[in-house]
Amino acid sequence: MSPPTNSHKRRFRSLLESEEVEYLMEAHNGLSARIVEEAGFAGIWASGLSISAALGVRDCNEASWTQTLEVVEFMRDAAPSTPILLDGDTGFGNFNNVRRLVKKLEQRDIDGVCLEDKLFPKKNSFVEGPQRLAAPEEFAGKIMAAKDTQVDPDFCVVARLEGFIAGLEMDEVLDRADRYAEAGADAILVHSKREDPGEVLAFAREWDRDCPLVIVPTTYADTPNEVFIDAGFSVVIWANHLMRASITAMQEACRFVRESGSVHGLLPRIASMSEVFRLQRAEELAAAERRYLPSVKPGEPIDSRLTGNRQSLDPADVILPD
Ligand code: SPV
Ligand code: MG
Repeated sequence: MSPPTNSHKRRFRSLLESEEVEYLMEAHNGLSARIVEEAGFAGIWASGLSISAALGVRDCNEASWTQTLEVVEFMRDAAPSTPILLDGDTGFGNFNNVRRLVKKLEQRDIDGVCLEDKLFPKKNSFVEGPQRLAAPEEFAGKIMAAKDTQVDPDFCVVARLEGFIAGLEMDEVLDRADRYAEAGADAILVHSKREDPGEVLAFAREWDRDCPLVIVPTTYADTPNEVFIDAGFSVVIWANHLMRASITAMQEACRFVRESGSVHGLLPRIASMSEVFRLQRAEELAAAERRYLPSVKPGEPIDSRLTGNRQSLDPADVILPD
């Protein structure tokens, strides 16, 4: 067996540093991570908002850092070839919590972490109310601590500016970015809640350091990609769109079944059971069972297989309505 490679780490660094714009798609659990990998995106954004929403909680550190780690561990296993950047919020505490976070992320083969210059517990950037920023020197210390902790040189630390979100002027935001780049950030994420890209474009014009820029066009999602390409951004993050797609799909399915009283008409509009099994790699387990459980023979009828201590079925044996 060939040794495991973690070429996704190298790839993540090169996509940050490349001249081309690259796109990361959000995922929030193992299933969505696998779907993003199959779709062929350059990388996965493990979104704090989407992971929180999928867990049924708010995006203000209601999910603990270890609960978040557990989710990204499932994501890594489900998408073994794709770079994953974790939205690490504020680092879940001070520089020391950041050090431990980086250590645990590297142990889980995650490719990078994005840290934002707010105070713990943070609030999502788009919710109403004041946003509390960290002192820039304190946040620069967190970036330095993350960089000093990482073992793999390709692990990336992205420093996220929340200055525009909190209402700072351009010169203050630029000053913060400068300090974070100086502290060793591999990239700067400049965030904005405006409905046009004016703020991030103005920032990109002013930014003269050789440190790549990342953006999250959620509120200005209608901007054509060419605008981002021309402005020289390195990475564009589609931060929450699969989570939102799944909400709509689940609400529509519930409404349909409640109103019609049956699942009949729904079946053509939802994934088949065989698609669920395919995404779970059921065939890999069936092959492993044939190899490791000597009593299981290819083509063995399903009934005899159900009588033993076996708990799984070869999906090829299961006849399901699509
Ligand atoms: C997230 O996806 O959790 C983000 C991006 O941090 S945003 O919600 O736009 O702040
Ligand atoms: Mg977030």
